[in-house]
Amino acid sequence: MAAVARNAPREDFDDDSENSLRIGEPKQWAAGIPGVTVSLRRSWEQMGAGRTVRTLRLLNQRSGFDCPGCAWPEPREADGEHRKLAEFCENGAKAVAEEATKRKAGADFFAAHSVEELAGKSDYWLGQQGRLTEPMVLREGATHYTPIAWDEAFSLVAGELRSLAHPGEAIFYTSGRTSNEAAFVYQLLARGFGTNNLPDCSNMCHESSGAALTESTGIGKGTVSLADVHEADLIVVIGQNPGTNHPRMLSALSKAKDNGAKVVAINPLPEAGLLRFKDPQTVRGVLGKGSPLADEFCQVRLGGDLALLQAVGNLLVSWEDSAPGTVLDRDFVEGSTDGYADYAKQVRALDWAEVDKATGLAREQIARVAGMIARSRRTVYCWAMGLTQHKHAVPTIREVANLALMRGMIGKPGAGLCPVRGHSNVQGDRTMGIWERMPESFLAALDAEFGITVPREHGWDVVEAIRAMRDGKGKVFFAVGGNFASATPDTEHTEKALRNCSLTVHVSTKLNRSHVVTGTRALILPTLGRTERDVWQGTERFVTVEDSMSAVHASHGALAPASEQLLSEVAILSRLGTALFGEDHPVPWARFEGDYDAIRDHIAAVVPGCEDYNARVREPDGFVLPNPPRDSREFTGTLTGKARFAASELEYPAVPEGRLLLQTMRSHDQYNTTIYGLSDRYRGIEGGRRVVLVHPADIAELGFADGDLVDLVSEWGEGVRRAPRFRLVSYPTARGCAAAYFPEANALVPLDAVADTSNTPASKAIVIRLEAASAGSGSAG
Ligand SMILES: Nc1nc2c(c(=O)[nH]1)N[C@H]1C(S)=C(S)[C@@H](COP(=O)(O)OP(=O)(O)OC[C@H]3O[C@@H](n4cnc5c(=O)[nH]c(N)nc54)[C@H](O)[C@@H]3O)O[C@H]1N2
Ligand SMILES: Nc1nc2c(c(=O)[nH]1)N[C@H]1C(S)=C(S)[C@@H](COP(=O)(O)OP(=O)(O)OC[C@H]3O[C@@H](n4cnc5c(=O)[nH]c(N)nc54)[C@H](O)[C@@H]3O)O[C@H]1N2
Ligand SMILES: [Mo]
Repeated sequence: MAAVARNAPREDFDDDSENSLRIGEPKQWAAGIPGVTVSLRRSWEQMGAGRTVRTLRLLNQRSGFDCPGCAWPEPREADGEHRKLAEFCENGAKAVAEEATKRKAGADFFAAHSVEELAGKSDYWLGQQGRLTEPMVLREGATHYTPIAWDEAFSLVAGELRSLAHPGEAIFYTSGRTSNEAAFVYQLLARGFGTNNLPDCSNMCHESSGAALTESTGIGKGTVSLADVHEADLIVVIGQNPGTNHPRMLSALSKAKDNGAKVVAINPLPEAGLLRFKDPQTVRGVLGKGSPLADEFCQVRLGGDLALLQAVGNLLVSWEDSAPGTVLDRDFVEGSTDGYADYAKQVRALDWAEVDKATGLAREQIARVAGMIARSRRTVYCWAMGLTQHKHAVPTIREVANLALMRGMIGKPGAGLCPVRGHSNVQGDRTMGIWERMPESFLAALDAEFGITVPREHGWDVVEAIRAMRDGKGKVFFAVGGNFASATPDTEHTEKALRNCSLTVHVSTKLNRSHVVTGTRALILPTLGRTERDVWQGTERFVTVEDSMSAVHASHGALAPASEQLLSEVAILSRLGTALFGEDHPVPWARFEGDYDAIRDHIAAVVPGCEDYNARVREPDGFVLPNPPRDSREFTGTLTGKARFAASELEYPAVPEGRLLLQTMRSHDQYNTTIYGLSDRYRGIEGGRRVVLVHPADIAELGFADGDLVDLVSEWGEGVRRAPRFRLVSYPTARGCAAAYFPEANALVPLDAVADTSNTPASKAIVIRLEAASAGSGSAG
């Protein structure tokens, strides 16, 4: 049966985007002048001239705030690197404009629009209404949100939590924008209350990287610094679109290229940012043709990376077998690793016919890439969602580690593993304990520091939390940031699950769909953003964050807050803690609101590597967390104390005849579920988002034509899931593959289609068929 999401935002297919869509040629290069003008125009529209200048001047500077965009690191003086006057990119500027906007959604707005009406709007529309300015409540049976005093809001949440039969019926979600201080207090609140139910956006993001790297190297993080990227002689970029999602990384790639590095890009799409780069900060970049980036572009099929990496491994092993000592870093492999023999045996037996099918690549190209890896003296491997969101994501990432281990590319300058993180503080949140399965050592340290006993039973991750709410086991859903309803898979099922709750609470900066898909009662608690001044009794405070390369540093908000009623995330959690646990609790909840240094002292006592935290985050560049593989080639965190090769079966997605494999990805004009606008400039798609990109030969084979309106029908197990009315766009993607935007296509991702081990939704490998759009298919609801 067709399962059109009952409450799918009508806006998504009733707006005029079907008529306003304009399709042009995909671009061959990224950034440069259009990037700068777009960012300034958006900032101007949202903030006006004065605020724009003030804001962008402080972005990513030592005295300013950390960009709320991506987690790409800023240059560090300690590494001999200097920050440019404008250390931001087009999309960072858009992220700031989105937060620093002068538009407001206050009590009047909520009086004018019922929740039912708002549930018919798209995330784009909701986000454009502006900043949330005061706490709002949706009471049982009410049609509209109405204002509520902060104190009443806290007692409402505390009362509801206390009425649960078991603390494990509460779910505490986090998105990766939360500061370290807020994250630490938040996990303490959840665990103090009695649950490890701390799902976070990382469950949908780099969980697979964490799981794979913990097994391979003993630490679930990358092993490179920005300087390593600059010094590498070979950079392999797999399943990542840096031109859009980490634009400042293009400067690093370009710098490495100036130093003579080669770049290999592995991607089903010829992303503009991988092909050429025009650096807006140099004259050549603004006026010239820019620099070519990828020396080798491997247009792999979706999910074909494991096969490709095993094929490279097969060649490296066979070259080593025929001329021992020429490929393998023998000292490293023998001294610091185990499992090579099993791995080598596995890849020697590789079935090349399967590699052909899985990758769609020419064997000569695979051999060229293997040759580059065999000759490189300093290789950095970067990857993002193109690897993590597959059923076999964890073994795929372990294959990346295998290649690095063979050549000894960990723990030396210019080399290493670089999972490029998403949210600006997603890595910091994890370090602070936002995880449903923190290790015993961390939990024991919490007990010792606060004189409490936190639970040991693992909590729910995102997918488990959705199942629990669906089954009536999860009853209170509390979120610090994020947009759970739109970011998670299987929109229809997830929304039903949220509606099953007795209470849903969102600590947010801006309105989104999760605020209007509610439990019996709901609260919106508006908070300060990263850009805003956080003042307590006349004194400005700062918070701290950790970037993708484990550098921890301060972030000082600079702008006047959107409303006087906003509280910082820490203040909200501190007051909720007091309401929930009372004044006599061993944890000094009330103190946290006014004293971030006190929180940082607790962090220093509990979190490994954070000793002397208060002093070190006050250094101009902060400090870098210890990372044994990177710092000293030690792998103490693995089962054997050595880095571990993994021997994995060859796996790739099975796609039946007449079907396509769909990936869900970001446009150039969105931040996850926050849609800035309708321009996917580099891919040549303007004015709409309901498009599906398919190879022209596949379009013809399936009996359609470019421009046709189709329904996307996902096939999984018994049922089907349908996303109606997408415009077919003929696009040079790999054969058999399709691409559509997240979150519009999330309705197609089955809740049970997840990565083995990491449980990350397999959002890049959905088997779909195309059906001519049925006339009525747009009028769901
Ligand atoms: N402006 C902006 N910046 C962002 C974000 C944003 O939405 N907007 N989001 C942030 C977040 S949370 C994250 S996690 C990152 C995401 O950064 P990315 O991972 O770059 O984001 P996606 O758009 O999901 O793009 C995935 C890329 O992988 C490719 N790909 C998909 N499947 C495969 C595959 O099977 N194999 C290979 N080799 N490639 C594949 C796609 O073609 C695409 O180029 O960006 C962060 N930065
Ligand atoms: N199909 C598909 N699904 C995906 C993905 C995909 O590639 N394909 N990617 C996945 C990935 S990588 C990720 S990380 C998740 C993202 O999942 P989430 O992190 O849940 O989603 P976001 O869209 O980043 O959340 C945006 C909301 O955060 C709030 N917000 C913004 N700034 C702040 C702040 O400073 N404080 C607070 N409290 N709130 C703030 C605003 O209200 C905004 O509406 O989505 C995942 N979902
Ligand atoms: Mo992410």
